[in-house]
Amino acid sequence: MGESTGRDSRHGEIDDILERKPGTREARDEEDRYTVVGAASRGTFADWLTPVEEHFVCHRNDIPDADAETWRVRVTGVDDGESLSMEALREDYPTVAVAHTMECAGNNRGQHDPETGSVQWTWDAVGTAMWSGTPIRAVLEDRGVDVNDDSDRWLTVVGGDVPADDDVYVKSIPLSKALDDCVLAYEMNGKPLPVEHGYPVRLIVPGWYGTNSVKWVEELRVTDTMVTDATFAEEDDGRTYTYWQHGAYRIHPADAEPGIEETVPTVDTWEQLVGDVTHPYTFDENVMSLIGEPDGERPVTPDADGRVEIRGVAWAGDDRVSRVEVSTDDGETWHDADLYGPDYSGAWRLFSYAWEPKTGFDGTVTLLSRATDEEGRTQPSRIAVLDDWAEVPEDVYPWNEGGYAANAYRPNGVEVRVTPRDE
Ligand SMILES: Nc1nc2c(c(=O)[nH]1)N[C@H]1C(S)=C(S)[C@@H](COP(=O)(O)O)O[C@H]1N2
Ligand SMILES: [Mo]
Repeated sequence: MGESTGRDSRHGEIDDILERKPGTREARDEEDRYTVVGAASRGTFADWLTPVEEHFVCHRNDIPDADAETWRVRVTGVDDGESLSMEALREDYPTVAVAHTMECAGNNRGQHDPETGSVQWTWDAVGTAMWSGTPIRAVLEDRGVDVNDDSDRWLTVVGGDVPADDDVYVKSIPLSKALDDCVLAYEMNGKPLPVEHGYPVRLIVPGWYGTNSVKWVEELRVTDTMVTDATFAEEDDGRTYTYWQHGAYRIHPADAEPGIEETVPTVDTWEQLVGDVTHPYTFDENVMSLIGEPDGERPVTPDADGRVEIRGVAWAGDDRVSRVEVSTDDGETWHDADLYGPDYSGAWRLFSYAWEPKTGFDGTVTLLSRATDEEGRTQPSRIAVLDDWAEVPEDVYPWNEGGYAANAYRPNGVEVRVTPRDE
């Protein structure tokens, strides 16, 4: 682990990242606590693969001063064995690539009214990359874990970033998910993993909110429950290990204090929200879509056939997207878009719709997109403060204190100026 030098080094970090990633821009962090950069433009959402240079970055602590030569990943809670060097991870196990749409659980937070604290993301904290590395399954099988284990155990993963306070970055995911498709990634889009994305090795949890994909992984621990105070009691180092799992990244109304749970009945975030989980955890991503083109930055003119192609991306965590609709009249009428391009579970799909503005139309319109997942759940239209969470009304996303997991479509509309063709 490296030295924690606090806020100044964080701003230095942000400047470095912005220089290396020309396709990103700094995001506004109310409390000045995070290192955050977002996608610079909507154009990111017109293509399937997000270049490393455009992929957002988000973390709370300083990047550790890591060296792949000496980095070790401990595997605990299973058969004893040596910690893994990067060389062992690369050479002794299979290598796989997974597609993952990384979305910060705080994406769209800036759309909450009243404003919540923390990073005021608009739609900019999401991107899709190919991540290659070692399947968790191969490592755990090697350590004697029954890979067909269908018990309710968990994998608790420890980040090696230096806490700015006492809270070590630790996240728990169900062992079943870890064995199914999670990887310890050391490459992003075929390139060595950049430091800000977790060099030398990070967890990738396909289709789940970014918070679960722990960067700079130091330890994998097989546990009977999600991390609790007891899990790391033997460390006795004055640090706490439960904040990032249970204190942050929970969906709840103002002033609620979510407690430490050992497990949840479902890891589907939306199911928790409309079911009887009091303070849902942000695990798999809610259904979402974004238009990438037109991007609203410049006027559009219909082509020779009188058409304007509308393109974007839609995702639904580890569920499938079943439908995307586009409206060119501010939600009065909706048209089915075509889904096309790469189709991986855990990553977004591209969509397109050929819009024909009225001949000679000269004016401004708002373009909207809304997606539906395979469970028939459609994005709500807006975020609202609810008096009673017992019944989350249809078409409304509940305002929540942390501003998490919002997926309303109206705030993401694109205003586009249309100018007629010169005939
Ligand atoms: N160790 C560690 N891992 C972390 C974080 C962190 O603060 N520390 N931030 C998480 C959050 S909130 C997000 S959204 C993703 C972002 O991954 P990226 O920066 O590669 O896009 O990393 C996650 N992994
Ligand atoms: Mo995040």
